[in-house]
Amino acid sequence: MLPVGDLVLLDPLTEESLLQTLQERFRRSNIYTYIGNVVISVNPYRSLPIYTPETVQEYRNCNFFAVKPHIYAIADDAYRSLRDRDRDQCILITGESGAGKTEASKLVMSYVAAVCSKGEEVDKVKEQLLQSNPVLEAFGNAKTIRNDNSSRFGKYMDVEFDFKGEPLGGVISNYLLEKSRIVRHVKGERNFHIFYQLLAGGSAQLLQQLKLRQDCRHYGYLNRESSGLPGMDDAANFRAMQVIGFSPAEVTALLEVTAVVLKLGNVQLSSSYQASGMEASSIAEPQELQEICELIGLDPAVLERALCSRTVKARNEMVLTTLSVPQPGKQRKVMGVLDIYGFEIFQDNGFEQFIINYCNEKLQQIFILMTLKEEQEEYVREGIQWTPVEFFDNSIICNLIENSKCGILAMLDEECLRPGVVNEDTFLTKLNQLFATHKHYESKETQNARRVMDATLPSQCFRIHHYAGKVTYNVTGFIEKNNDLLFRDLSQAMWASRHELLRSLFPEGDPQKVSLKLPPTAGFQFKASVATLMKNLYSKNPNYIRCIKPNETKTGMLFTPELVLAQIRYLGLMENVRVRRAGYAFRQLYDSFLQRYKMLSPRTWPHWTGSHREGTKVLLEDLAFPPEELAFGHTKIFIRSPRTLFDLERRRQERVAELATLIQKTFRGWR
Ligand code: AOV
Ligand code: MG
Repeated sequence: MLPVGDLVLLDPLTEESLLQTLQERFRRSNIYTYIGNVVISVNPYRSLPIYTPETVQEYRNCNFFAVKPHIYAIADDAYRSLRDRDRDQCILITGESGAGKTEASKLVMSYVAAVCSKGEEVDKVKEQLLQSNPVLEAFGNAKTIRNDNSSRFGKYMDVEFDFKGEPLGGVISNYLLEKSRIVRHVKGERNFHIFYQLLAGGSAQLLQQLKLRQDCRHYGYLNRESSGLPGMDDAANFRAMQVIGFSPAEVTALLEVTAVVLKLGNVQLSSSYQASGMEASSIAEPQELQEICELIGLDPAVLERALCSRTVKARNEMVLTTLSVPQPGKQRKVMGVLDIYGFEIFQDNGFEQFIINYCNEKLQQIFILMTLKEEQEEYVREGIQWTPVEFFDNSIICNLIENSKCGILAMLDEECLRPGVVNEDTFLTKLNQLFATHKHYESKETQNARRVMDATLPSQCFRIHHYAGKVTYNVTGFIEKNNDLLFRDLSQAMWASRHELLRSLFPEGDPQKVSLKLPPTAGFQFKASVATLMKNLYSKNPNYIRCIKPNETKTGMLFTPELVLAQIRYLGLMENVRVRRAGYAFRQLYDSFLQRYKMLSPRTWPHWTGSHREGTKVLLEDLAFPPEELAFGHTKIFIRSPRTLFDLERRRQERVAELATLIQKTFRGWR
């Protein structure tokens, strides 16, 4: 017999039985499993024949509980709630790096595109929504040790629908791209896909126009890793990429800037000592510099001066970019899909991992808040008997990072804004003092004080006990990356070029617009945009996809129990099941419930004149469900198991068919 598809039905419920169920289902290629309406997805690392147009049809308008667990079922449920019940939806996809979040987000999008209606205008919108992915991935994804196609930015896409459920357009927000990858990445990883794609897939004519050589090894930014990746055809990906909504001239401009970035990596500065004893820099690759300047229409002397000297400091960073403007329209409904970078632990973790893991911590918090807390609070609100379930609340960790007075980010900002020489040592010392006794903070110094020593924790590091594991962060580079300063000479040089796109990227280079105000730091902006995102998500009806990575080697159909168990623990799946079991799988407001099922009892059909609550009671009495299956709240009816609900739905369908026949007969009688 196939192990249960909904872990709520698991008996007995233990960590082992939960793990075994996932493993056994995985072995049979059933990678999806529910906990109520939460979908757990275990990455198969192999293409499965479960995403065909036939499968889409199978899940269209399906009864959530009547078909095999599938990501399409949750997509369908969310889409229908949006269209028929008028509730904005969001789909939150979580899981560690390589667990399958981006793939899941694409499956959701393609499902929604497949089931909403057709038409010339609508098809154009759909096309654009789907086509934006390859472009965003080319510029924002890269191979890491954990994932060959790792998202190095967070993405939140709001898709807007009209009252009929037809897509009107979308807004994509991007969160903090890991820019430092351009100049540095560890061995075994790659730079962003676009560089390799451009060199491998660009025609000889295009490369010549961009003044590029085809050989990756020629470029300092690319030569750490041979360009080829198994299972990824850079050349084909480049040719297949259709840059939507841009004119050919704009595409050319974009590729010119891409080429310039690549070529800048080859511009070496060589230093020499002048007679005055001062150190001076000059360009060691005049040819490369010359070509860059030809591409962007700039006097090489200007660029050389900007690269070799510095005068004023300035900061600039766009955290949130809107790629397309939403179409205004009445009665818009929104479905948001969130796909961020997953929790990461590397050998060396820096500012980027700190930001990425903070973002994951916030998502975990929203999951806890919305599923566990909300669930419990609803019972209390509805006056239903409830035994509290213990769960780990990670707000203590979120607070450690984001508290606006004394969180790690605030301390970092303080260091960044301090005049004079600042360095990471003073930053770390401050953290050590502030968090000397914090349960989730550790460093060499606090270890000394607590008399626990761990040889793996070097002195320039601090360690955070995240919900998903302990991560040791090296503070080197924190200040520079948080400041994210760009020397004004450089932005002014870029602004002086005759390349329109490039100029638009450096508006602060306009000498007319010199501002003395320091722009906010990268960390501050990230925190602010995450807070906005959280608020946005709270206002919507959440749907969860929780992705699990089954092995460390990206191997097809390999399931490493210890690894999965760790994820079961930190994702809080046991608590999730317990809450669901202690509670009720389904709930609905009395009026909508009665409206839907009143034809099932002669006492409520066709009209019920009493209160909705009374009507629901009478109706369910007549249907003779076991009393422990039901609970009557103040405003809602609660149904314990999915089976009861399924039974109810089946009876309704039969009755609807009966009534339809009856009506037909009556009409015939009239004629
Ligand atoms: P991620 O988004 O969660 O990691 P991806 O969605 O990029 O992870 O998945 C990693 C790889 O796993 C993909 O490139 C596929 O090869 C494979 N994979 C994932 N889901 C499926 C599926 N449903 N069927 C078949 N193969 C799959 V990161 O972006 O690193 O956090 O920052
Ligand atoms: Mg991803």
